[in-house]
Amino acid sequence: MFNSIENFVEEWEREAKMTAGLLDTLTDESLARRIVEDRRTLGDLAWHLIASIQFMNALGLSFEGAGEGDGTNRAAFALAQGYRSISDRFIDAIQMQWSDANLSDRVEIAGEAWSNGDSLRFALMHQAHHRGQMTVLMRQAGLRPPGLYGPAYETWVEQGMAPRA
Ligand code: NI
Repeated sequence: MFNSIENFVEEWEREAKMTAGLLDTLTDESLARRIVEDRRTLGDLAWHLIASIQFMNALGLSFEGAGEGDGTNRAAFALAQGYRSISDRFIDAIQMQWSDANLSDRVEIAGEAWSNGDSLRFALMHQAHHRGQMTVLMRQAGLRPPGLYGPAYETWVEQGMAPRA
């Protein structure tokens, strides 16, 4: 769990940059891509990342949400823009409305009392989890996702290195 807002914000900003970069790579045509029938599309997953930040209001933070709807009619650029903007509002709210002491406060989430510091850790891991799903769908849609925790396949090739199998 996080004990320091400063530490969380530093990590969130690093991760949010990766997420925004990933969303920048989406095209409008790619948003309908799904792995199997009835599962979430790339567009659904992009919207889910935005809505998940909005859910942090449940921890007692107050910031403007991402608007109505489920994001299915949004263009790729609007998803990337919507993500950046709600991420900034979320971080502003944490910095202005919470002190480190609030990270030990407990809020009931799905029937369990979670400390806010744990919820913030979960938010980061949850975001990375869905980013991973998105990179697979993006590959299937013919897109080149940016390198996240390491170079993308093409980057290895472009740099004259043997890509890892
Ligand atoms: Ni999720």
